[in-house]
Amino acid sequence: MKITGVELRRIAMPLVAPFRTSFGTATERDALLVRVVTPEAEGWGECVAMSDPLYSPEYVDGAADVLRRFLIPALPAHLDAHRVNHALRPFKGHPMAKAALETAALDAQLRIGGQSMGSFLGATADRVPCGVSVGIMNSLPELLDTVEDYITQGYLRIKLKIEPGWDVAPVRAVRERFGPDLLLQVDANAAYTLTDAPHLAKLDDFDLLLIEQPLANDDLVQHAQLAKRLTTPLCLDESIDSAAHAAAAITLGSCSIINVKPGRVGGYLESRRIHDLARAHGVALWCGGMLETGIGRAANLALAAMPGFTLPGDTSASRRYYATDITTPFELSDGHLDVPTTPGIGIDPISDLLDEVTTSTEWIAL
Ligand code: OSB
Ligand code: MG
Repeated sequence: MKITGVELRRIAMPLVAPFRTSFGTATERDALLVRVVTPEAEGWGECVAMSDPLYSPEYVDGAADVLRRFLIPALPAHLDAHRVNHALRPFKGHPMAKAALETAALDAQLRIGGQSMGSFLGATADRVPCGVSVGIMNSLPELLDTVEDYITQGYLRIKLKIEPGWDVAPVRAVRERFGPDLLLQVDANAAYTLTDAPHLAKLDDFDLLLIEQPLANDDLVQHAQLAKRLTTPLCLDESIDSAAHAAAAITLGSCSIINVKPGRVGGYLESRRIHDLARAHGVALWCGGMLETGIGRAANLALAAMPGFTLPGDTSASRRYYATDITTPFELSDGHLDVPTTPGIGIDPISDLLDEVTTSTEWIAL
């Protein structure tokens, strides 16, 4: 099957509430969708790069540029996700751009073959338990109200974003208010250094599931040193950009849990490699999120349904992010989301809704 061409579609989606992390505040999702077109089927991928290079080096304009200039022209003549993965390998970096293109190709391939993404990846669950990521707030009462609302909706695990000045107090407040049974974890997005170890150790009193990415993206050795000084398990997000880095982190003892985001590691094939590696080493996994639309969310649910994903993910319902999504919204039931079962990623954008949020499109013929 030959690829006819690829469409890059930039969209702007307002978030239901501002989302503040240690690296910035988002009020709108500026995202890039990739559509791979073949005579028999088309496939979709969502590029999770954000507007600014604050979470990782990638940003949306840069992703669009590397896609149109290098990645799309390098696509193999024959539609096959493994060949796409191989063809993109010589280009250094840009995992989010690569992941979007590979996923769109994989989606088209699976739709032609009549296989779901879950079946392709080896998913074993038909629904996945969901957590929710709670941004940094202006006050503790505002935080407690927000957490209470999410618990009422059924979320099974709460993740608090933290930064210096917003860490021990919000964790204590949430633990005291909602009790010892609440599954609670925190995410620092690389806001601390190893000299903060004594301060971070204060979080050990609150029975957290994990601390996510306390130190800088490239601090694998420092994370291993920090792990020895805390009883709370360390989880890495930003630091793990490939299966090779996952292997290094496991060997060094930098983490005992990994947040897998397909965009961050270059796609679902690399995510599956990390899954197999982590499972063999007894390292727990969960599926992270990047404020995806229904397109990215659908594929992430298939990943989260693999057997090594043993902790609730940041795979929240569509309405946690968007009043109107570009697909049929994913809805929480008993704290779970259903894994799509139809071929490919198992969902399509609704064209009218997609057109409403589209800010530009570009067609690259092959
Ligand atoms: O660090 O996990 C993160 C959102 C954007 C960038 C980085 C992160 C996040 C989240 C939200 O925590 C995850 C989600 O609900 O999509
Ligand atoms: Mg994170």
